[in-house]
Amino acid sequence: MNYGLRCALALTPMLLMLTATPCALADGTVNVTLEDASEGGNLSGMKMTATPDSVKAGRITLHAANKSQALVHEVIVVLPPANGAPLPYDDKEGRVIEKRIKDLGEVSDLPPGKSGSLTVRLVPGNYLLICNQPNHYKAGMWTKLTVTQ
Ligand SMILES: [Cu+2]
Repeated sequence: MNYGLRCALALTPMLLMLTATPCALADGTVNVTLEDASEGGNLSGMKMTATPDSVKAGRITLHAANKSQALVHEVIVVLPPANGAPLPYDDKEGRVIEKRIKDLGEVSDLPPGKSGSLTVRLVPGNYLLICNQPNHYKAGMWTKLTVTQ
């Protein structure tokens, strides 16, 4: 069995997602841009963009850049519920309920103008990147990340 196939087989079960598999299929980089209107901290124009939005499975480094001039943002890598259900959300807090989601890693609380990085090992699947500062997720501050074989 060749190395690549052995790696693919080793990475197949979803449960192995966070284990330290010794073989990386690929080293991918995703640039994540965090933007808002930066006008007195209002919630319009909230946006998260992942470039590229599809990467190969393996070690993936997210470089998050908070372009805002006013607001703290963050990036949380989330494995969405398998049944397609929406992420559990607390309307009063205006946040996704983090202890009830599959949080695979995060670049938390990036001050305006700052950048941060995170490396995660992801198997093929559909992931979400979200900002969970109060009300940001509902304001549209999330994006999809597809991980391919
Ligand atoms: Cu945000």
